[in-house]
Amino acid sequence: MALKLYGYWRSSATYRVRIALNLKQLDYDYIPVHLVKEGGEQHSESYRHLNPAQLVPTLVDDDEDIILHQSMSIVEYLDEKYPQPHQLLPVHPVKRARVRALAQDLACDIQPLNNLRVLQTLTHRFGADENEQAQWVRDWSQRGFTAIEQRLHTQAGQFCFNFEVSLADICLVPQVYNARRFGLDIDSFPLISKIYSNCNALEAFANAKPENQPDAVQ
Ligand SMILES: N[C@@H](CCC(=O)N[C@@H](CS)C(=O)NCC(=O)O)C(=O)O
Repeated sequence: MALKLYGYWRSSATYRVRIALNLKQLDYDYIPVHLVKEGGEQHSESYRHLNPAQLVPTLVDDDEDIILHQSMSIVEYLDEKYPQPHQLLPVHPVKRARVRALAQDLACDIQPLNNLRVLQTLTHRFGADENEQAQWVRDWSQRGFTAIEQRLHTQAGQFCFNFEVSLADICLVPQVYNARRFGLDIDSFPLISKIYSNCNALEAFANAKPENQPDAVQ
């Protein structure tokens, strides 16, 4: 198969790419990289060769003979190469900038703080236990979602931007999934909750859920 996605079921960055691949109705091979087992397969020599940052996802496009990292770049690559059935970034420059900004609120200002290696460092360097790790994730998610909820008041419709699914929704859903996993109650964010449900009602989002992946541990 031309497209190969290296990822992990619970990785929010991999989840973004799965949603985009599904929205674009593209077939791909999914190659699990277990982030925890035996210290994490992302650190193995073979994976480091593909992605020296030792992070998932990595997308390999055999047709083009390319290896891509960074989920946002991967999603934009897919969007430009496969504009159908609909574009994930609007054409209008202002709308495009706004979609990217909201996506970055999630992918740059929330996700990296809550990444596995950060949580592991909290434990190894500062002795944080599991509850303290979870509290950390909830705190940073809460802070980010508070600002996002406020922004959504001016622009949200069925999805983050009116009635078309965009890169912002692709970033929102995995971040909400992750925050809930660590015990954040998202009912206090009514717009985020509504968009989360609306997205998950779509097949492309439902099929991308972590629990529906072949490497999921139930
Ligand atoms: N900005 C990167 C983030 C990638 C990332 O942080 N991946 C996480 C999973 S969501 C990871 O591989 N973590 C492994 C680790 O922390 O060791 C992207 O969007 O692709």
